Amino acid sequence: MRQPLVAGNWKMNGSLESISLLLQGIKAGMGDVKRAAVAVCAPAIYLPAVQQQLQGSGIGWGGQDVSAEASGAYTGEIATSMLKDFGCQYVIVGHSERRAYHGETDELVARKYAAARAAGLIPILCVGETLDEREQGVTESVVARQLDAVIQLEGVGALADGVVAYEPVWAIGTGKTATPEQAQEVHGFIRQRVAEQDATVAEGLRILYGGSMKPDNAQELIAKPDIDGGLIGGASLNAADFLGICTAA
Ligand code: 3PY
Repeated sequence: MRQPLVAGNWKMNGSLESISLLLQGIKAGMGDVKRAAVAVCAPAIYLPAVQQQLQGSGIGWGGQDVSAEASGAYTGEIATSMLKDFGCQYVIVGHSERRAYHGETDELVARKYAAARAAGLIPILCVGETLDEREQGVTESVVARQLDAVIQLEGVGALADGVVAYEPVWAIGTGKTATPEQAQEVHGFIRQRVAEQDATVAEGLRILYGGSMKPDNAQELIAKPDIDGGLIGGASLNAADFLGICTAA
């Protein structure tokens, strides 16, 4: 039985004051969350504040990106060891915004996944197709290519230490959500593709849905057999909405 995970992706939002209020609100409502593991992925500069407020709360935290390199002359980058220094358990790699705005390739994302894993972080690998790709009917080949980059670098066993998030790009920040059936179709495809190489890894792999997940659609999405939680954008910035999803999971 896979424990659902609900992870907030705050993106580049918040202030010291607003995240403090947000975390107070989330902590206050955690008693109602019966099943899901809960985490927030914060802007790197706020991780010390997040650590201070979440330590011992049962809520995990993590970064939104990380360097594939261990250290050195990489101005502006953050290493896996630095995330570990601030108690992170998770890190998102390959979010579509990083792929689109920062030119991250499948190969680079796979190296980031490997670096996170080597450091003992749980990488949350984002995969998903654009609207154009969906309309061309190449959703599965795009998602397979993104997934295979990780498998080719380290073998399918690498997925035993991570989480996959299926985030259709056309559903990110647009208010459009994949229907539960559309999402399940791709989640099922991902699990099947992994199962072709290792049935045990596939069975244990948590596959989150991301893309405008909200309290009113979370239950229906998470009820699908291959949807194991969510990576939550906008709704993770509001304690009541985020908790609504966590309790639905
Ligand atoms: C969204 O839901 O908008 C996301 O991008 C979550 O990562």
